[in-house]
Amino acid sequence: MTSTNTSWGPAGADQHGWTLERHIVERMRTTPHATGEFTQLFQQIALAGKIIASRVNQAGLAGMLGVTGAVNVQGEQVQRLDEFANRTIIRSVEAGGHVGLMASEEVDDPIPIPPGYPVGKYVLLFDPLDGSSNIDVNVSIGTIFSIHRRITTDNKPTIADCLQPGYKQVAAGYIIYGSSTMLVYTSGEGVHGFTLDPSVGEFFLSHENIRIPSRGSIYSINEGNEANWHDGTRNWVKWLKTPDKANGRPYSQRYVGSLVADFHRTLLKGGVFAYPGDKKNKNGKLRLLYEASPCAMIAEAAGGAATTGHERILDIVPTELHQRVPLYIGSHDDVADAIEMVT
Ligand code: FDP
Repeated sequence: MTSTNTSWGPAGADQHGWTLERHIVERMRTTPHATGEFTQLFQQIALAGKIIASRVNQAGLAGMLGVTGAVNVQGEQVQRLDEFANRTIIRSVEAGGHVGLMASEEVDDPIPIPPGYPVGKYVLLFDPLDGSSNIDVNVSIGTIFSIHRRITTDNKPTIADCLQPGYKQVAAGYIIYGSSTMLVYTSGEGVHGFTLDPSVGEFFLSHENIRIPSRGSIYSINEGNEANWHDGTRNWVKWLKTPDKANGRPYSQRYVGSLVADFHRTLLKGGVFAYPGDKKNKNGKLRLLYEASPCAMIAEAAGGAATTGHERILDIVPTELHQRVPLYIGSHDDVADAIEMVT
């Protein structure tokens, strides 16, 4: 089926009421050599998203706020909802036969498929609940996922399956738990957004073929870190704030502090999000495999760009599971300006 939509916005009349499953099936049907194998894996991820969304919505009532007392591999306090989301995703996909190995931002080592279950050909990397520091204050948070094809061919996946560069991802996406719950994904051709109708319990196509504007008017960075910035970062941000009407400056500043929320806004409205390396943290804060790489795949598929300032995010060959990278991501022209000014 071909779409009459050429840009993001409400789904065309012909796709009204299309569920996530229907959308994936139709795309598989019209894509040469597609096997349709993603459909079930995506259903399992979407199911996890629905369960997490429902718990996020009731967090204050369901005794899900606050910390567990544990500290994760990143040295951060584990929130109750972090742990719940992590368990929910693992349980939703581990027995499905599509995934052979998982890795989570919350878990030190790769997560194997339990003995006795089929070892699938995909690797699922995920950040179960991104933006955890916003959980207790009712601000948007999200789940980010990245899917690779396994490179090991036997029934014994290894960490090498997880350490693949981002350009090899076969799909990436996120679920944002905001004023509504949305699932946004790409499998390389186009970026598509689905909104959860909680009364039906289904994700319906709401944003087909999202295209990020080539230039925006918003920058997003934690300016509280300015004391540690390198001169390039400081000069770039100063430049963004310097009035120049003919060139659309000054830019506005927006910073939620949940990557999923900041990235979702950047994807829809354009502009640039940055978490740079600085004098204190050479590689910034964000994780390559669970945050930068999946968002970079989405940004590029929507016509945008993602870089460390020196290197395309999708070209980085990971050396560690929980590796961090500086990130500049968003509108193509805004990211190009950042590269020019920060390097
Ligand atoms: P959080 O620590 O709340 O989980 O990488 C995690 C992350 O949030 C991102 O979602 C967010 O963009 C960033 O950290 C915020 O970090 P700062 O608080 O240092 O700005």
